[in-house]
Amino acid sequence: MAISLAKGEKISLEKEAPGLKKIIVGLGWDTKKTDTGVDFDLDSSCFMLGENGKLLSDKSFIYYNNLKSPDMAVVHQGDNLTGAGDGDDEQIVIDLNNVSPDVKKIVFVVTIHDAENRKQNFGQVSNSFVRVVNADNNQEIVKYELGEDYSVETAMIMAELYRHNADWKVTAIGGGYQGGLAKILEQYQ
Ligand SMILES: [Ca+2]
Ligand SMILES: [Ca+2]
Repeated sequence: MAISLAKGEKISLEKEAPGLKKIIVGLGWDTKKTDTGVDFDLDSSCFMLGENGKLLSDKSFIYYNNLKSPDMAVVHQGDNLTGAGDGDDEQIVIDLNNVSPDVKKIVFVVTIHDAENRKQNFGQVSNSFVRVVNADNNQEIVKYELGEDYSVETAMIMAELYRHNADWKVTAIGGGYQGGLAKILEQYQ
């Protein structure tokens, strides 16, 4: 039975799934019917941060145009253009033991592609979630459903995965930002 996190809550992956080696971070969303008349493309990405809370390098920003981390431990499974259907819309696979020791935290983000031009925001998005699955047996370990209503935000920090001694912990964040992916990138550069 997977654990359901509320905003701000955290869990230890080692405690919930001892010996865990590889995880799938699944991100999902649906778009509400709106009258904007244009496609709605949400994108997942993650930022691999060092001790100072900044990206280790430009290549440590993993997204649809940079699918693999320099240590090869983090692999984005590709861009979904519509979010149609249940379940994960985009996935990022992480080989925990091979993440560079310099990486202290990985931040998972969902942003709306071209939000400004298309006049779209998270008020038009529903059923957003992030979940962590054990890649070896496909068991869901933890899930965070965004739940609350947003309005003007175009970028959402969903969750953080961070090192705690030999363990990895997951925190549910649910932090909305205006300014899309560029704004979040700025924060970590
Ligand atoms: Ca996408
Ligand atoms: Ca969906």
